[in-house]
Amino acid sequence: MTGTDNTANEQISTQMTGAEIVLKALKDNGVEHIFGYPGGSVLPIYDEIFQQDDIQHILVRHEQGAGHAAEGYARSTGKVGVVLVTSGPGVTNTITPLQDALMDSIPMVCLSGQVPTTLIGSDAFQECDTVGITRPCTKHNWLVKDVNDLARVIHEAFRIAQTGRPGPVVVDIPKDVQFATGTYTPPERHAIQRSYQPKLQGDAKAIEAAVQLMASARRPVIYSGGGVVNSGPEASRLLRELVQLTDFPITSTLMGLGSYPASGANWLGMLGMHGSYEANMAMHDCDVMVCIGARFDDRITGRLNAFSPNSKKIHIDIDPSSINKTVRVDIPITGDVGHVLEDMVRIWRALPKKPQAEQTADWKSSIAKWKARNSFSYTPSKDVIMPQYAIERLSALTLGRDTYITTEVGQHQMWAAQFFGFEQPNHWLTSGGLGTMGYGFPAAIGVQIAHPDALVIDIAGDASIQMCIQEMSCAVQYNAPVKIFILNNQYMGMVRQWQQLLHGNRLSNSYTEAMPDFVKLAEAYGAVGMRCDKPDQLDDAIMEMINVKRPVIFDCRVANLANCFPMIPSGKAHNEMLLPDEATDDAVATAIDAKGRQLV
Ligand SMILES: Cc1cc2nc3c(=O)[nH]c(=O)nc-3n(C[C@H](O)[C@H](O)[C@H](O)COP(=O)(O)OP(=O)(O)OC[C@H]3O[C@@H](n4cnc5c(N)ncnc54)[C@H](O)[C@@H]3O)c2cc1C
Ligand SMILES: Cc1ncc(C[n+]2csc(CCOP(=O)(O)OP(=O)(O)O)c2C)c(N)n1
Repeated sequence: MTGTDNTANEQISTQMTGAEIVLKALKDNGVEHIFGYPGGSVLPIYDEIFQQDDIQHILVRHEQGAGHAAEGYARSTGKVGVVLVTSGPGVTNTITPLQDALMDSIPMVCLSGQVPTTLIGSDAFQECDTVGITRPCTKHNWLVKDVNDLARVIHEAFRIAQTGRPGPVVVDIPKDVQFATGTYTPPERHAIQRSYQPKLQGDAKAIEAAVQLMASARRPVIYSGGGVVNSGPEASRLLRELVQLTDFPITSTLMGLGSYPASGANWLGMLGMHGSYEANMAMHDCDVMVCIGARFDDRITGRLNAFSPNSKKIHIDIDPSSINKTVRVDIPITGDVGHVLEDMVRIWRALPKKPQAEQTADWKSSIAKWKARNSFSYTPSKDVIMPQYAIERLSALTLGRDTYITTEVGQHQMWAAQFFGFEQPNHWLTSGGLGTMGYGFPAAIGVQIAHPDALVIDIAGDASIQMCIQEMSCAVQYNAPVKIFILNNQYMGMVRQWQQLLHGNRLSNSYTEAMPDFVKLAEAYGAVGMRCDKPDQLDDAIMEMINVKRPVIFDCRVANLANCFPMIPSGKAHNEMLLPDEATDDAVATAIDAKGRQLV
């Protein structure tokens, strides 16, 4: 910095290079960690990072890892995740996490280096049209051509990333702007843009009408989602209060798990394609549906024209464009979940005549019957570890600890959602919207950096984990004792399941040949490798993994051909779901690969 903190020198002290402005703006926005990877066009910023101690830079091994680590950091803290990458390939490697964050409403600021302004458009070395490429996968993006705009843009970037529906933003900074000298202004000096004012408070009349409708319901259900987690811990508290007051049954999407506790009396389990029978039947047959911070994703609705045909629908969402997007609702409420729930709880408490228990008695007995189907059941085995059993044991043995679970994508992800049982928000992190294999491990590193004393476990598949395994080097460097718990079935299990059930059991390219030895792989990185394939040895092995204070890869060998049920095949309705006891395993016996080999 060219000046000091001396107020008499304020004018001088606000003159800085672009690179200094970046660091100062990050500090003033409360940033403590950034995830990044250097390169030519960001070296001035890296030089500033070298000369300060307030912000810790975490060096990943691939820019995709930086993005997912920032997502994990953000989701587990409620803060903005920050990424720093170089131009060209540095930027293109972040596209997957940017789109992932956009779809899952994760606040992220990505700073990228760009070639000098004089070279933009000349096919310069490592040039790419960052603003053009990232426009569809960000909430907003900027190319900063004047150093005097830099502070304002970075402050705006933080505000836009974390307000309204959270999401990723990109600030592209040419190298000459990083070297140039300009004026720094702190965040509070910047007027809030009038064109961007997310609405937090819901419309009072609509909330009143919603409560009246809820009070008249005979078959109510609450369908909650990721928006409750986005809104913050107070929203989860209010959700629990609303459930307690109304005694309504509640389900949640994959993204909302933990906002209502899995041990709660009114919990129906997750809904949707791999959701519980009782949750999906309740959604199908309800007369009043209260959608709280969820977006009627196609994995939830199944066939749209058969979705919950006889219900009146209330939808609370901060993003007006989410409302009436796929499903028309009767009472739309644009606002923040926390604010709207506060009003709802107050109005419900003040109802002159509360509904009597008899009003919903028949509904409760229908739900009890659906629950009795035990739709997550599986056949236990003494000889082979069933994947569902492995998750149940992991859950039981981590109970009472401050545990964060991330996942990759596939069957293991769904079994984790079905069997782990989440009690708190922000402790379950998964790639829902984009379904990104490779998300879970770097996300877990991001979580561990934010919560050094927590137990952080990435529940992984043997295929997914190979997508970002290079980040083991990062975990080892920063002593992040993340545990990778691989449900190793030697298949891309979810792909195999679809091929088996929907493509005539032709297992095209879903068998993972030439699998690495995961124990040796861990050791090669300087981490700990473990393996278990016996159900009666699993508990001891899991405890050993938990107690190791270093990164671990746990190769848990599970039944190769287990399938994940229930399942609503795509294009089917909620009440057409496939249950475990109805699914045929005949196809398994004849599983063959493309070369005609019998697979087991
Ligand atoms: C292999 C696989 C299988 C899957 N199967 C299932 C399944 O069986 N069941 C399932 O549920 N999902 C499943 N998913 C996930 C699914 O694809 C979607 O990601 C998920 O259903 C979306 O969750 P959501 O509706 O809660 O929305 P999110 O994507 O979490 O969106 C949150 C919504 O809340 C709003 N919002 C954000 N902040 C606030 C706030 N402060 N106040 C108010 N509103 C806010 C947003 O505008 C948005 O509309 C699966 C994914 C994969 C990869
Ligand atoms: C980057 C990416 N590529 C492809 C897919 C499609 N896909 C979804 S699940 C899956 C298989 C995952 O296999 P594995 O990680 O072994 O998990 P399992 O289903 O066996 O638990 C694939 C290929 C994806 N989701 N993400």
